[in-house]
Order: sequence, then C-alpha cells, then structure tokens
Amino acid sequence: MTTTFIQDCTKRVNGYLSLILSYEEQKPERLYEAIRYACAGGKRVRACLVYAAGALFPDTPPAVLDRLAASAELIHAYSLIHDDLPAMDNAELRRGQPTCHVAYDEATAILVGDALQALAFEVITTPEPGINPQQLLSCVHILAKASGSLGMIAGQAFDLEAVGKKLSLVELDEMHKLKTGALISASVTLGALASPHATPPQLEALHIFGETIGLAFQIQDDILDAESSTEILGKTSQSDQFLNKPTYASLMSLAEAKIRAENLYLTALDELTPFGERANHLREIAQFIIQRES
Ligand code: GRG
Repeated sequence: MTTTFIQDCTKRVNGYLSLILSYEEQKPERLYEAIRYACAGGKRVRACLVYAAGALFPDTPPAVLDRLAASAELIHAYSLIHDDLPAMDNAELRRGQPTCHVAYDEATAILVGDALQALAFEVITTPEPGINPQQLLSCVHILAKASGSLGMIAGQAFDLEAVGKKLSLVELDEMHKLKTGALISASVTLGALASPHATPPQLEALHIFGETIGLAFQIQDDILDAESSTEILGKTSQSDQFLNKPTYASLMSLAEAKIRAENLYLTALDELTPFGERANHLREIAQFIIQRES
C-alpha cells in the first residue's frame, strides 16, 4: 500500500541524493561508482518519516527537509553496507542487487560506508536558509547519537553477541530499539526539528512514536524474513535462521508476532493524537511499515 505521499517523498529524496552524488570528475572513479551503487534503491522509509514529521508544522522549509531526509538515508545506507560485510552478516544480496562488497570488494565497501557516514554530516551541516544554528546543532546531535554507540552501533554489537543465544522478549526489544529503532525515531525527530515551533512535549511524543513504530518495523522485518521470498525481499530470505539469530519469529508464532506489530502500531498512533490531521502522513507511513511486503 504505497501512497502518493510515500511515492512523492521517495522521488524527492532520490532526486536529492542523485544531485549530491553527481560528482563530476571525482577520483578515484571506482569509489564514486561504488558510492552511487550502494545508495540506489530502498524503500526510503526514514526519508519519508522526515518529510512527514516536517508536515506537522506550518512553514517547515522544504530544502531543510531534503537535507535531513538525505542525511538519514545516507547513514542508513552506510549501516546496510557494513551490516552485509563478511565480518558481520556476510550477505550477498541487498535491494535486489549483489551487496557492495560482492559487486566491488571488501575494502571498497568499508570505505563507501565510512564515506557515506561522513557525507551525512556534511550534508546536514551545509548552511541552508530557514534553520537556525541551535536547531541545526540539535539535528546533528540527534543523528550522531542515534547512529553511534548509544544507538545503532550498540544494537549491532548486541546483535552480534546474540548469535546462537535465546533472548527474552525484553532483551530482544532492547536490542532492536537500538539497532533499528534509534535511526527510525531520529528521522521523525529530525523532521520536527526542522521547524522552530516544535515544543519539548511534542518532541517527546514523536520520539516515543518513532521508537514504537521502529520496533513494529523490526517485527515486520522478522516476519518477512521468515515467510517471504528472496525475490520479493531483494535480500536473502530466512537469513536470520541461517545465521542462528534470535528474532521475534523465533520467540513467538508468526500469528503472535503479527498481533504484536499491530498493537505496537496502535500504541504508536496514540502519540499522534494531539497533532490531529497534520499527522496523517505519519499515520500512513506507520501503516505502511506494518503492512509492507519487502
Ligand atoms: C561501523 C562496523 C560498523 C557497523 C555499522 C551495521 C551497523 C553498524 C548497524 C546495523 C544497522 C542495521 C543494518 C539495522 C537493520 C535494520 C533494518 C531492518 C534494515 C532494513 O531496512 P529497510 O527495510 O531497507 O528500510 P531499505 O533497503 O528499504 O532501505
């Protein structure tokens, strides 16, 4: 159920990323080719969340949202490249294509990931009219915290430690709040921070919305990994089972996992009530997250 809003946001961030990555006469050519290769495709959920959160407030500058959306996607792309490396998940397929280290080589994939992480912060800190220095500083802080050892990296470290182990539901939730939820939640907060009107209670509600829908995203990911095909997913299905990783699908039945994703979705929606109709785009992305098929 891809909506017009999601299609528009996807088109917009893809266009913006193409612009950023259209380096001319940059060398080494192979590095830049690999950077463009690794940034292509994807559902662009994090970018959509940035734009949808920006729509909660009047007069949010579109050019600022473009930068924030692109930054979130660049961090996400880097995390996927490194996650796929032989030292991590050793995956061969991503977004329907050979993973970056397979298409190029391992050293290039490491460099591409590193370059994308740095580029995310370059893009976010490039001066843009419509956002004041304090807002910008908050955005950089949020993105750095979510992608570092207090967020995604900690989640990845827990994920690696968990191989072959049986985690409790609480432990699994904690791991995925960091690994997947931190960047998803940060994307929502970034969009709101593009407006000078967002209040601390509103930002808190959006943080909880993001974290909750981030957990639902991961449950849906585990469900799809268990019951969908490599062709539809664009990445190898049943990889969690192969890698002996604890997942929601291994902790409960698929039917129970689906109910839990639905309940988290409903809990997340509660946080949007005070925003009224302005939050409709966030609501449609939340629905997309639990109904998506890839
Ligand atoms: C610095 C060595 C080093 C590692 C980086 C790898 C890593 C830290 C963190 C892992 C983060 C990660 C891969 C989380 C998984 C989240 C997830 C379910 C990703 C899939 O997201 P989608 O479905 O992907 O939004 P698309 O392809 O649609 O963008």
